[in-house]
Amino acid sequence: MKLYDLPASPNARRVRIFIAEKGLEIPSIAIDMTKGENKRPEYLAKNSLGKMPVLELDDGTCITESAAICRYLDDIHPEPPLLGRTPLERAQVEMWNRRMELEILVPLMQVFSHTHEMWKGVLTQVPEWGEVCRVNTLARLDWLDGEIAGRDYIVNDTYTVADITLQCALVLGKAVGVRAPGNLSNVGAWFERAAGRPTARA
Ligand SMILES: N[C@@H](CCC(=O)N[C@@H](CS)C(=O)NCC(=O)O)C(=O)O
Repeated sequence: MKLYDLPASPNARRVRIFIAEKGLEIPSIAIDMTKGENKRPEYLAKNSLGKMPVLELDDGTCITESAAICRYLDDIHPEPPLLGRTPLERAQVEMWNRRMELEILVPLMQVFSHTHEMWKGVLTQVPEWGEVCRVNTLARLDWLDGEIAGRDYIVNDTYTVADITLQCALVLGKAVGVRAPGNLSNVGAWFERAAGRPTARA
């Protein structure tokens, strides 16, 4: 197996942390977007959207989408379980992973792509939309602070892929100037806990 990686990417980081939490070692190849490597025919043959990450299996099959890659790795390496064990836990982890992705990570990616210099001339930026996403993300962090009160991790006090998604979203948040305000003490304590894990810098 090989991972096509983008070191600064929140989605690639989700997979890297997942791999590290599983104790796996999967060789990776960094794709340099600034050189257009992700738009070359050989990369587009692996992911026609030109995005990272991609997990390439030994027979050449390519899996894209970080959530799908994590599911595949969990199926072939079930320990430690990062997607839940029982049907109920698996539903809860999926529910929270989707919430963290759709309500926090995706809006932060929109802030990044619509306001950051790096995307100027690459896509049509609508800075006002980026600002709407910034405000919406802060509202969601306020909501999350109430939801996780009294919990060590997002689902049932057990570290799961939902924590990984939020962790990677908040790292991107820092880079685009969206930080959980100091009064959100539950989110703050949660972040310290997640960031203190040995895999956090994978
Ligand atoms: N839904 C995809 C998103 C992948 C994605 O957007 N990757 C970004 C980096 S975070 C990328 O490769 N962007 C390059 C581009 O759009 O040209 C996933 O979860 O893997």
